[in-house]
Amino acid sequence: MQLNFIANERVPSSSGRTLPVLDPSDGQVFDELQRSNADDIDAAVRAAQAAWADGRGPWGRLSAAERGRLLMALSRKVAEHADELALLEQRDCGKPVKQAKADSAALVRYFEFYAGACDKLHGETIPYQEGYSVFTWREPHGVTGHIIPWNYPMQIFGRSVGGALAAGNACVVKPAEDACLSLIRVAQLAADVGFPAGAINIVTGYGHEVGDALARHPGIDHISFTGSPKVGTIIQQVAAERHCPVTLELGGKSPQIIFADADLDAAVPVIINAIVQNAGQTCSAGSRVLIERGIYEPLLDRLGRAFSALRVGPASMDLDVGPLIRQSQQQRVWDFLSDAQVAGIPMVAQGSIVDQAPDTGFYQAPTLLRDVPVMHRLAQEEVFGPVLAAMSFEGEDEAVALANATHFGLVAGIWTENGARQLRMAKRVKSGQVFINNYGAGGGVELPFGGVKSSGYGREKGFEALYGFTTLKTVAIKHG
Ligand code: TXE
Repeated sequence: MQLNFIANERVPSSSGRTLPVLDPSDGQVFDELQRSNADDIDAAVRAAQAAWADGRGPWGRLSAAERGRLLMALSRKVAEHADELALLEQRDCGKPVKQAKADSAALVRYFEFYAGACDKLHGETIPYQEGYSVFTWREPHGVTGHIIPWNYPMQIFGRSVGGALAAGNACVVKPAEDACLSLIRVAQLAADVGFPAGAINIVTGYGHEVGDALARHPGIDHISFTGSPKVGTIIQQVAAERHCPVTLELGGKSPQIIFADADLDAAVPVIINAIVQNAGQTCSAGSRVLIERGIYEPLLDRLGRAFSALRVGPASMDLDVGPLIRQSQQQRVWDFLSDAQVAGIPMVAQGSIVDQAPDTGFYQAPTLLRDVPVMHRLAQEEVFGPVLAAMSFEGEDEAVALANATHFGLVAGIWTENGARQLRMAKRVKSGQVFINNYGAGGGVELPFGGVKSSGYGREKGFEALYGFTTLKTVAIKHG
């Protein structure tokens, strides 16, 4: 039985209600978590406020260097427990072993990176009128709220909570109801290495109950949300009522643009990984491949052969692709594929689901579709499954037009050996990140990440995130 984690204590929800935890590999219940409510959020916010206490609480009064030492200790502790955490995430999310291990390794790096960043965050002195000294302080917001999705719990916790803690905030975290085991464990590890009570609090439950209560709570000074555009809009509206700042990361329909002069040997495995990683349930998945006409047929042929070889099965088998998170997500992918069929969109190839995969698991074979019309929902909406939409273009102008023809703008990949074209394309494509001759699906912990248009706003990851997790105070001294 999983409990909430408030003020360094494992506590049940005040309602006494629970939710089942399902293993996506076989659809069976293997644990329970707390179905919390607004009272539990209130308790967590109070704990965080006591830890922060306007810079005078046990967490709030720590110096930047002391916060850095704690984050470094947490990074080491997570490294010691990396396999255990990966196993939790593997079962909870249905991630193949190598993906789950990559995620716990990323969490180690997030805490390491932000440990080093704590004491590098400083203000400026500003030349002003004669007789004045003016400088700025970067202050934490106070208590930050973090609503985390189920696709990469550890990674998104690392980038969001890691940055907020480094900046000095106390955190209240609402993990997704589908996947929260690893995060409850990480919070315990943080307490073990000496994080003061209330610095990190975890409250589990449904989004419309406990997530909503978190977003509405007047004690939350900043909200960081990663999830669907639909819920992102609700969060933004709720936050606007009390002018609470938000950072939103709402997914994408990211293009991988392949020019005829690209190194296809390098590109093919990257194009495929960008859409099948985590069964396509990645905000920055490269879900559209735009191919220059001269190489459209030969590249589709290569991609098709590679797709046919992909194998899908239980997370523990560590194949190319694991199950989707839940039945409704599987149904969502099926709906997209049946719409494709109705529209006559040709399928190039599909991977296979291994015989050992239980019928009760939430599997979907990776699917490559071609000639997807630019306005079809397969080219416009996030499928959040291993479905790649291919389309062709001629020249840079058409590539740019296609790449930018969605409401999203999170990541783009550009493959060409022509240096001038690399820069022109990077400039013209509307997205928060651009990879040239690679595709990083978000990239390393050091790289600022976030979107434009409906992909959201604000940046997490890298040093840039710290500006979002702080507020700037200007101090002007008149000394004559
Ligand atoms: O997301 P939700 P879902 C996209 C992806 C996916 C679709 C639906 O396309 O197919 O969204 O997924 C919490 N107030 N992404 O339904 O509902 C919820 O409990 C406050 C992209 O799972 O947005 C969970 O913790 N919180 C994405 C989190 O929001 C609420 C990752 C995300 O859930 C809430 C996930 C409410 N009213 C899905 N309702 C990415 N950008 O990586 C829900 N939540």
